[in-house]
Amino acid sequence: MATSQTTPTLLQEEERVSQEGRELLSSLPREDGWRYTPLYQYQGIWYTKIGLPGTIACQRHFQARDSDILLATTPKSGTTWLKALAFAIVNRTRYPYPQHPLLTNNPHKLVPFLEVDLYPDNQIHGPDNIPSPAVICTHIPYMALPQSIKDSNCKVVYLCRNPKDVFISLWHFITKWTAETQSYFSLEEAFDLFCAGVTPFGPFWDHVLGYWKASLEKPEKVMFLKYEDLKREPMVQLKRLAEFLGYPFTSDEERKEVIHDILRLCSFENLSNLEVNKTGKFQHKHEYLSGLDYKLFFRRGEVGDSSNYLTSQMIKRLDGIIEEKLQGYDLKFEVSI
Ligand code: PAP
Repeated sequence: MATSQTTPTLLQEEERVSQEGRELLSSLPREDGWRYTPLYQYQGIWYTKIGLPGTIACQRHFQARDSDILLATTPKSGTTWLKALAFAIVNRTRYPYPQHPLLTNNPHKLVPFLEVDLYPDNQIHGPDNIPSPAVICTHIPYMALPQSIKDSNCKVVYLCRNPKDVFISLWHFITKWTAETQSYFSLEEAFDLFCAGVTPFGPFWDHVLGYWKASLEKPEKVMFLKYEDLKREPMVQLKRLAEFLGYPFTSDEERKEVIHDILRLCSFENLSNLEVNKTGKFQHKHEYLSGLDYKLFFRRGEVGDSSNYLTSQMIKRLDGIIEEKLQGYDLKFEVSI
């Protein structure tokens, strides 16, 4: 895989990567095509520049507690939505609705990322300071999760989304984010990277399969959800999620339409129209994330939008790759576009 010839501004930023981390990064295969960060291939996974040191620090230091809840996704699979839903479920008796934190905070502020938010200065600042139960999120593939997560009784919820919509969502996100600082990023160039498996925390199919297999082996620990199912039958899936997390809805709550209220609160329409999500920005210790507009996490929020962008050849190519990679596994992306 060719690396890009230019060294874009974002890639020049000094980040909080330790000496050890820098040495490791410089020894790994590198791909600059995604513009916003170089990707580094480590143990078969393509990591972002801060994602790899963060993952290694988590693997060394993170101690999961049985009460922790870990949300896992590959980027652009509905992370923001899942964060909002899980936060709303577990905290539903804590806040009266008019003062609900989701009305004034982006979900990323309320549910931190394990590998980038709980990892300042090469040290883990665990979830101890997050009110219990700690809801945290990760893009780390299952095989690379800290052992304490696998050994503890903490719950893991994986949300996956069909790869064509993931790809289009990712491409839009990165082109908007890097529009002012980077060279033009064509759809075709991004598509080649995606099809080669070179995506943040990818290859996509390995990410999905890792959690899929874990959910079959340990269904009481790992729940596998699909974005498309959440869209199609949100009530059913939200009830499943609440039960899995150990926070089932009571019949009194069902009567009072609490499920409906949570779905409405976390809906694309509601979240994307909140002032905080229209004008707010990430404040982050990592320079390249700081200043990122929250609105970039809300684009269309639909199933099948990729059909508006991909040619029939592209669809055939990606469908073929996914079919081959998932062969032998009872896992399908039912979206037909
Ligand atoms: P991340 O993994 O980088 O945190 P993530 O939240 O997974 O990003 O990706 C954003 C996608 O989720 C966007 O999809 P799109 O580009 O196809 O539109 C965004 O619109 C969608 N999204 C965000 N919030 C919601 C929501 N409440 N309901 C449904 N989809 C949503």
